[in-house]
Amino acid sequence: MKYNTILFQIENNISIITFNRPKALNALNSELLSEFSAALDEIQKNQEIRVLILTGAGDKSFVAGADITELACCLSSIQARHFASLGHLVMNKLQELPIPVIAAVNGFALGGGSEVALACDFIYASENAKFGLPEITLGIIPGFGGTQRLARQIGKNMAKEMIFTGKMISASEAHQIGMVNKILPPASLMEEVIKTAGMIASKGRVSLRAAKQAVNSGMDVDLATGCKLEIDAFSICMAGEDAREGTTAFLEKRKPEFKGQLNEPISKRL
Ligand code: DAK
Repeated sequence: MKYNTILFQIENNISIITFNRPKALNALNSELLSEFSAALDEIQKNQEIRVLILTGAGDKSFVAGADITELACCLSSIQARHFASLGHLVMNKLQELPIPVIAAVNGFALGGGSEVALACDFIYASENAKFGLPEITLGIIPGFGGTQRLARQIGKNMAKEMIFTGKMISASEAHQIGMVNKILPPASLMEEVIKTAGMIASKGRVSLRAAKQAVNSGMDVDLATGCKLEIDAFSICMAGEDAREGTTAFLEKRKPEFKGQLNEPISKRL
């Protein structure tokens, strides 16, 4: 499929989606959200893709939030509901994608931009990155899950301070509060993200999917229930070919060659 507002590449089992509206600092308009949603559907169906990386075009911005020109001019309450529903649908699709997703935040990640990054599995940021949920300064609140995911990620009180003040924080502050895993010079951000993505892509597809599902689902339940989810996920892994290959390869002192075959009836339980 051809896209206008994103770049969509696949190389060595790694897909890179680049938000590509640099003149508007890659702000999320309806077209971009729809195209992003369609690209996630393509990825979901493509068994060759093991890891997804998200980044922004240019050297200034990851995503500077929802497109304020659309918010300011044209949204009735019904359209706002549609826009918010589309946003939530896309963020949930992203969070539940059965492969790991890394946000390579290369500049401003504001409002919807921070919300996209928070729906990824983890974030690497360039030294010039800035995070924030400035919606309050526009008289609205975060609309793509920010109030929920930020509080879960950095804690309720830190999240409230960011949301109530709308202030931006630097990459190093975001690192200190656990929003960002690693900070890198701008020139080496993508190289490092691709290196980590490559390491992940060499692992078994089934076990990656099970691990992601166990961590994500476990965050929303009590520890005992979470441990039961882990038992389920573990048993599904053990029933797959990759577990046999991984353990046999260790005993035979060779590198495993994971096929990542998903046994459909079993994979539906993940
Ligand atoms: N939308 C549209 N255009 C944007 C934009 C945005 N979010 N951010 C920047 N731009 C445009 C600017 O208007 C400017 O366009 P021209 O004037 O050149 O035509 C161009 O990008 C370059 O920006 P600046 O000239 O402002 O660049 P600076 O370096 O001076 O400043 C900045 C960079 C990122 C600090 C500044 O542009 C800025 O403050 N941008 C707005 C950031 C922001 O407030 N983002 C949050 C948006 S609110 C909802 C669902 C979700 C949401 C809301 C509701 N439902 C419930 C319906 C989410 C809301 C948000 O994300």
